[in-house]
Amino acid sequence: MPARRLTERQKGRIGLLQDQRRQRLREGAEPTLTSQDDEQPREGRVVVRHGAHLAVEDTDGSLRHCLARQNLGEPVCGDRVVWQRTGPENGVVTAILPRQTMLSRPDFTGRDKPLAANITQLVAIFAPVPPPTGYLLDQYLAAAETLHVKAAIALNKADLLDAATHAHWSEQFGPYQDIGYPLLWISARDDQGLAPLIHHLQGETSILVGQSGVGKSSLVKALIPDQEIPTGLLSEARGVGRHTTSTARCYHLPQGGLLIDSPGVRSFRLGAISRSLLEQGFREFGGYLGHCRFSDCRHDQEPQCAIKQAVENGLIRPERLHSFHQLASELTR
Ligand SMILES: Nc1nc2c(ncn2[C@@H]2O[C@H](COP(=O)(O)OP(=O)(O)OP(=O)(O)O)[C@@H](O)[C@H]2O)c(=O)[nH]1
Ligand SMILES: [Mg+2]
Ligand SMILES: [Zn+2]
Repeated sequence: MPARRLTERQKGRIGLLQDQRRQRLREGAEPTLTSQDDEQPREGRVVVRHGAHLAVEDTDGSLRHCLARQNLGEPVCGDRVVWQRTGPENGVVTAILPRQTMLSRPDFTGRDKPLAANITQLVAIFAPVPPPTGYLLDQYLAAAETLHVKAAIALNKADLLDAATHAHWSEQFGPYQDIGYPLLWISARDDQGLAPLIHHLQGETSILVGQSGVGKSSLVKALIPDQEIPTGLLSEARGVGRHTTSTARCYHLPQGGLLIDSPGVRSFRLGAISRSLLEQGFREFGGYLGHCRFSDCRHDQEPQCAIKQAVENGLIRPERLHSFHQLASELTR
């Protein structure tokens, strides 16, 4: 769909219209409980989206095929929305309810594209195959920190780990546990191997993120065995012999909580964030920020840099400062 440019006035008018619809939902909330009028505006949650087509979950758990009204903005998986019936199984989404959080990632043109709304936790998945690349983990953690959501690291396919890789990974990922990120050794192939993950997913709205092929969808299948996908609208794009996920999709966990499967990435790039926001994305820098001699210190060649001092004192790992410099050099603004 070609993006339409809207003038500020048009945007204002659309915002006002959506406000009115949200207001009507609030006012209409009581009558809907007693009346059978199916055309009343109702609240729902976007489970999956393909272009303008949305699968919306009603409050009773049933799924509807909805179209999004034009100029609504971009409803995504996890969004709470106002919708109305237009047929026995169809509806139209008329407003997006305010979001608690929005995880985005830049598309190939560099523009931020929303990926999932209202998450409370990001779970970064890694596996021995395909092996981890570059600064992916630090980018995911920085994204979680700047969104103020929890983050956990899950090392999947533990069944494939040989002793040497195990030792190498303990060294590589262990220090993240020291700065407060849960580190979970798991396997989608082994029921016992999922216990630590189940524990951390309870009561959260979590998104599984990571490279293509690390096992995100396999984990979803193992965690939620009974997951019928009821309508043709939800069909996934399938490569030859591969079931690569093409769009984010939301599931209910039997233990309580929501789980969002997301399409794999080759590399995740942080969107348009500022340098000072990136600094806050490295949680162990926290106590030292603002203590450098220069207020605009880049923690590089400057004298009396509190961050570099902390690295020298063994309080911040040099790898993380290196990663910070790398990501800072890639910032778009
Ligand atoms: N040995 C082993 N193989 C696994 C495990 N989890 C997933 N796999 C295999 O890894 C391959 C990729 O799994 P997917 O679940 O499709 O990976 P994905 O992360 O969803 O990939 P995208 O949708 O492309 O992002 C499949 O062949 C799985 O059977 C595991 O714990 N152990
Ligand atoms: Mg997948
Ligand atoms: Zn500094």
